[in-house]
Amino acid sequence: MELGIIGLPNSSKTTIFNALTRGDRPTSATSSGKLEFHTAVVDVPDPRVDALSALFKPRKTLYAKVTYTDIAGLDTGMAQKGLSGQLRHRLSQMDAFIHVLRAFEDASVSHPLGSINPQRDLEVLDQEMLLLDLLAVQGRLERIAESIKRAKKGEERQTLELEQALFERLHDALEAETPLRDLEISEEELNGLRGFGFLTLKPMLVLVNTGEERVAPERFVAYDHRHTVIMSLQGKLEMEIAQLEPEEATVFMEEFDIAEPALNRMIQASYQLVGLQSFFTVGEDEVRAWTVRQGAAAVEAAGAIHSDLAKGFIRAEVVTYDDLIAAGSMAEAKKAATLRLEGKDYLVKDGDILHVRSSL
Ligand SMILES: Nc1nc2c(ncn2[C@@H]2O[C@H](COP(=O)(O)OP(=O)(O)O)[C@@H](O)[C@H]2O)c(=O)[nH]1
Ligand SMILES: [Mg+2]
Repeated sequence: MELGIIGLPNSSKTTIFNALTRGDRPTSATSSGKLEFHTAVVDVPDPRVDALSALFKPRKTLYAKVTYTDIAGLDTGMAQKGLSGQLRHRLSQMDAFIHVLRAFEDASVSHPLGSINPQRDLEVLDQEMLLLDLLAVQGRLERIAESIKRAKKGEERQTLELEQALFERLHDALEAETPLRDLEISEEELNGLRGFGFLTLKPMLVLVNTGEERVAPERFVAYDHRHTVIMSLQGKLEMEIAQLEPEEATVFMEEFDIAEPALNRMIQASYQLVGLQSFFTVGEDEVRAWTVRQGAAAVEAAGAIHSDLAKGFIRAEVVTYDDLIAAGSMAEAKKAATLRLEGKDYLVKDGDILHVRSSL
């Protein structure tokens, strides 16, 4: 799963990326205008994993992971100029976007549009993406029309006409400046659209960097869309916390009255936004968070651990996180009868602890 960090030049994308990765890539406008992609795999912070690790004292503790890519080079007017194929291609590969908006005031940091206005900035890049999707939809509609002319009556033609109707719906939405993720699109239709990599179809986390002040994002942006989350954080502060040693960070956060870095919430929110959830495996050797889609069955979860576990799946022992913490061990959970035996089709819930019994 890969989330692309997008935003105007100098909106603080790299600052946020550094906070996510505890890195120190150079910030500031020196790189603006150039296409640049930097990718990093980041642990999903999870207090439940911390608690399970404290309980089992395993040799290894592993968190779920998300990939973030800092995408520099997206700017206004790119769609009109024909956004570079390379950039469009990279954007289309993302599972979701984090759209960084600058709300912080700082006279020493220039703004490509000359003033601080997060709502405008949000709309400006949205326009780019709407337009890129519109161009792709128009292209497809033209090709469908050509094919229909040549197609014989019957099934082939019918299939094309169905696709045409769907693409006309997409076209109307985009012309009305509605992102495609707002539309009701069936699972089957979605499968057909996957290959197009439509940008406005992807879930979006709008991240407002409020700078020196802690302010709710609604102060800066009104943005009501489906598959969309809006959050704010203090970019530079988050980067500084991330770059401290853990003990120093704790002291620092107490001083500034910060219970948890906003970044942790942002990572968790982005994980859920793309439809993922975690289940856990526990033991003396390893406490580990695994990733599956929301709505995944037990056998799919088993397969996330190892394909043999899915092939030889017999049963899964399942206990909720709260019940395991209350019981103190899998054996005690069994005695308390909070541990259940579930079959292949059991729908895994976020926070389940699984032990898969397999014949292989
Ligand atoms: N005052 C202030 N400056 C910030 C903050 N976050 C980032 N900056 C500065 O804004 C400039 C642009 O940041 P950068 O992360 O490079 O933006 P990018 O072009 O979107 O990658 C840099 O000089 C940062 O130091 C913040 O929270 N407050
Ligand atoms: Mg940058």
